[in-house]
Amino acid sequence: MCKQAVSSSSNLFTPWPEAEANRYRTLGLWLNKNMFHILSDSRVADKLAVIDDNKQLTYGQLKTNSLALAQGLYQLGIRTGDNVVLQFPNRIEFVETLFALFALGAVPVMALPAHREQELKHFCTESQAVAYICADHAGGFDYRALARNVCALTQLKHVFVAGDGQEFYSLDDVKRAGELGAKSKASLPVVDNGQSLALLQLSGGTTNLPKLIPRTHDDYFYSVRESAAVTGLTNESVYLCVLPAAHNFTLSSAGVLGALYAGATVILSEQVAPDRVLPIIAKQRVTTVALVPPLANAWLQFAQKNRVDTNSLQVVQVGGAKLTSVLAKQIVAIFNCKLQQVFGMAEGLVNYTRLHDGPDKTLFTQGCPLSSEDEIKVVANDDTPVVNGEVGHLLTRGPYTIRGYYNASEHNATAFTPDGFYRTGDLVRLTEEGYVVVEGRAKDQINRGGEKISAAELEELLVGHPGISDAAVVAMKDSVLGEKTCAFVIKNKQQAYPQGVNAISNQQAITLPALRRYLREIGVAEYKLPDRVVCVEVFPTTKFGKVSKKALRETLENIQQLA
Ligand code: J2J
Repeated sequence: MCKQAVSSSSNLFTPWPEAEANRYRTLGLWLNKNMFHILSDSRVADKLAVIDDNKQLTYGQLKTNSLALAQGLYQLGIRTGDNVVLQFPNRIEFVETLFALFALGAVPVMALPAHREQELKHFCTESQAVAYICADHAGGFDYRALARNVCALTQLKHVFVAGDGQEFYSLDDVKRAGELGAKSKASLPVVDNGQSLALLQLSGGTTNLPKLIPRTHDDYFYSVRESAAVTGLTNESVYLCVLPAAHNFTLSSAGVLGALYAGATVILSEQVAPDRVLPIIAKQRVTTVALVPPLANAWLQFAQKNRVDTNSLQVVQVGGAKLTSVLAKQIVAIFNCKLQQVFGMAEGLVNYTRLHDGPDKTLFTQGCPLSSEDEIKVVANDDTPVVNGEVGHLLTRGPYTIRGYYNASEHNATAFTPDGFYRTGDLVRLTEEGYVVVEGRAKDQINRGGEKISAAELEELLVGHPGISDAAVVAMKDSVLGEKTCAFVIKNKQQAYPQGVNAISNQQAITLPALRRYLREIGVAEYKLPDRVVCVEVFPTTKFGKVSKKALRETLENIQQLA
């Protein structure tokens, strides 16, 4: 029996209720098609599909390579329903492998390049992944060393490496073996099973360990097709991907997949700095790009001081974190393009301002839902609807919003309402025209310039340090990133521990550099490291005896004002 069938029966994945699923099919939203069709449906074979810092592929080549890779992976034992952790910088191999896995019906777990041992170990264990596929090295980091550690700690059976594989399989060899195999045997059929999992996205998380988000071919493909239309992508567009391609925003809103669906050319850049990227815009005549607010700001600063040709830009999407109206106005003025605000989540719902919207919407709102079938509710703490226009918790359900996290039935009981609405944790209000304005957050998370950090996850990691007995993590305001991370810690006075490089002796203060070094060494992604540490004797508590994060945030503001 294939794993997919096991999944639903063993509660790994919560399907949509049958009546809803049938409706989405009848309405033509769900097509029962594998996402591999993005490459095979009426594409011009010799049109350029992807360009990275070193090479380029036409649609025809991308399709051929992906199928050869699928065949090679199949020969080595990767099967439909197998979970495979994928971790790549923005390189062509990412796209080839993604489509190879789609073709096989295997399920990529979308790790980000910044993830390290802690995260990888969790993704592999949680998904019971059979394989890990990565680049040899990127950005000065050797992913094979990471693979070695993860293999030692998990049930992984295979590692495939793009580039120099060392003791691991090289993806090039797998592809070559696949090409030969396809010649001697019939090539693999791409199976359409829309309800099966296409990929596992990662949640920003509010829990100790990030949850996996099961997205099906039906639901993800729908959101990609619809997003491509709302973003105005056509076969004349050139889409630049500078944020990590695996992130839901740059993958699907409309992202790399939306651009390929539209027959556009995708430019994958490993660089994000404006002096490196803005010349690419001029050279490749980029029409569309997706940014987070701090990156948009950095590009603007650069463009104001240097002569750069950004004439080709038609649409700049900004999402992932709240965009101020000041920055929004500057983007439109300086890049002389349309601004599209995108408020989305890897769990599903994506809101867009539309390209024809006036400044009242594009500058001051985060858009309205992608689909007319998206249901959104703004509710008070007791789940009753707020008065129109008031701020409340955003709940949503619809044709591409999950009904449950992967293998998380306990968490699902609180993360979703009994009637299937996802509790986004965002505090929003609706304008009279039904556009969403993000006003804050109820979830215990830090949004560090679009990168999400679960407070509970970081607290758990901090408490793992022998010098710390308790930790509470809060967001602090930052003029560039919007938010940064502050860790309040209580020193461990009782426990003696060995004096290693990073051990903090009982006499020493717990310093930020020492703590960051410790977290790096245990393999935590760089963006999760705290930006500030404050040692306290006790934490303030609420009247229910819980740590009062509100009081901690106020303490922090007082410290910042005094500084
Ligand atoms: C304020 N907060 C925002 C925005 C996301 C498209 C775009 C973004 C994501 C994403 C995505 C925001 N203003 N414009 O998946 O497909 C915060 C909210 C939200 C959380 C989701 C996509 N856009 N946010 O950022 O899963 O708090 O997805 O619930 O990483 O980011 O984070 P994530």
